[in-house]
Amino acid sequence: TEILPNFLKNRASLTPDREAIVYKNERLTFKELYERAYHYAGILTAFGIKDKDYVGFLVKNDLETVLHLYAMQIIGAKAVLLNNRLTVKEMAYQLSDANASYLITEENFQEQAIQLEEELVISIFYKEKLEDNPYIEPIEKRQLHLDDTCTIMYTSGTTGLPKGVIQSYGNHWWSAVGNTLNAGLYEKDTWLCAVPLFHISGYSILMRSIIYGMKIVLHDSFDEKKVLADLWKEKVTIISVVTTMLQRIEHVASDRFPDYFRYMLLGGGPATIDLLTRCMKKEIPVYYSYGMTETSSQIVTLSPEDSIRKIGSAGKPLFPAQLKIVNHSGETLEPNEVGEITVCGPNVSKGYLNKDNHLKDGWFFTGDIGYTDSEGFLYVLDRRSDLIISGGENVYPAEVEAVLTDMEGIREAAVIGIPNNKWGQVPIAFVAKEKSMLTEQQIINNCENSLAKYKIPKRIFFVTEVPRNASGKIVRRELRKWVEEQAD
Ligand code: S0N
Ligand code: AMP
Ligand code: MG
Ligand code: MG
Ligand code: MG
Repeated sequence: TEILPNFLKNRASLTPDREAIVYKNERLTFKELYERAYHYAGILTAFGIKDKDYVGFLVKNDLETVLHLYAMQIIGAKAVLLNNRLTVKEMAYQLSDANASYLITEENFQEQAIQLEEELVISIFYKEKLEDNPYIEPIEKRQLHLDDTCTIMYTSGTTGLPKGVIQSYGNHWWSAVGNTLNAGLYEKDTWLCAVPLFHISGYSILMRSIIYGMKIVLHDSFDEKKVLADLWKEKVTIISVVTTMLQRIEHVASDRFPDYFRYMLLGGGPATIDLLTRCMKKEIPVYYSYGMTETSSQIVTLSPEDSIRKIGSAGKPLFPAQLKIVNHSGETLEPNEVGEITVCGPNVSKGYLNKDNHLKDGWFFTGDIGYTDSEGFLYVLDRRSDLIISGGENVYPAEVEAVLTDMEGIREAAVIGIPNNKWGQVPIAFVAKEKSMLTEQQIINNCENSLAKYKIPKRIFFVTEVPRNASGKIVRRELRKWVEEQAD
């Protein structure tokens, strides 16, 4: 396997005095970033964390989080990033699936951490208590094997059970290289991160920073006004956004963007042509992309220069990646024929934790449906496993259906997404009850222990039975049609 020098250590040696990160009133150079992360690595080593360990992260975006994440790279330990909107039940599943023996968290999540400690064999480390702990010299990973696992991020699928996507150092490396071969790298590039570090949308910015030697402006949460303020104050050139965020930015942006601003990297789900057009009118350059946790961020991207001619398309594969549309038998289709989107490239994850390799001759079958036009531009038509995307967060109908069906008094359930102005889509459910008095509100309340808030159906419609095809699969199409008819 290929070997590269440790990214952060190398970066600190190449450009020690360049600014690496700005968070609120704190600023660190790459040298300071490395030295502090190294210190943290020593404390975490004394705490017991070793390179073979899977370490849960239940944290918000801040400088301390970044330092703890980089400390993992110094030790070579694997970070299991938890979406912090999840319930304790959902987090416990992921931590136990990953066999995580440590959880790095913060006082914001104390309540959840205490419950997780009761349920799992796990040692909890609070970021705030760092300096109360002893230090020993860490065993530094001076070299990175590109096959080694760096991070684990969970996604679900048809079964509704989350799977841990294995992202290697090589995946992150090639993702960063692919981005810059496409969009270029400017000396003054400054990337604003207001997306969560627990998603690849956010974590990939950390990787680009140390690989490119590029400054990051980190925000603790998304606030469109603060984004615009820092755009000017910190001379930001690139911002990663999901549709909901771009919509909110576009809505409040009254001034023309400064000339140094290069682009919005828009990903994580579909965008409407209406939004893309509004951005164009305001001269907000957008790289609209198609990507996923399994591809370690964007893999297909539409450049601003093509955005008028190819509006609605997600673009072309990044230089190191390839794209193929296939039919049910796995045969490659011609342009304009609709089939499953498959991708391949060194940024594509080799598989899921504790699962068999899922690549077929190196190709990842995304489950998404689409086609390419005669020039090779990708159009995404439909999403895998009836995936609902709410504000950039994924809601898998099967996962919500399993929770509903598990409930006392519910015989069967079907979940679909309906359009929503704020979030793009939100989930609603169709429920067939057993002889029971359950009300819509009771069902929604009962979901709160098992499902993150954005996954809880906004409405429950009672039906006598759920439409199914001959093989017993839920026909969600029929339900969607019913909803559309109601709206007319
Ligand atoms: C959209 C965000 C920012 C909304 O969060 P906000 O406004 O901060 O809300 P809160 O104050 O926390 O909560 C207020 C109420 O809103 C509810 N809520 C929050 N989020 C959602 C949601 N998504 N859906 C539904 N409801 C939501 C709260 O529950 C609360 O409710 P009440 O008041 O009732 O208690 C936030 O959701 C956000 O950050 N979303 C983005 C997440 C993200 O980054 N997703 C991308 C995942 N995909 C990938 O990473 C792969 C693609 C990729 O790599 C990429 C993606 C984007 C850009 C670049 C790339 C790349 O290729 O590099
Ligand atoms: P995640 O791994 O959470 O980022 O989810 C990735 C999924 O989001 C993909 O498999 C697609 O279903 C969907 N997705 C990402 N980008 C786009 C896009 N440009 N258009 C439509 N769906 C998208
Ligand atoms: Mg908020
Ligand atoms: Mg998503
Ligand atoms: Mg039941």
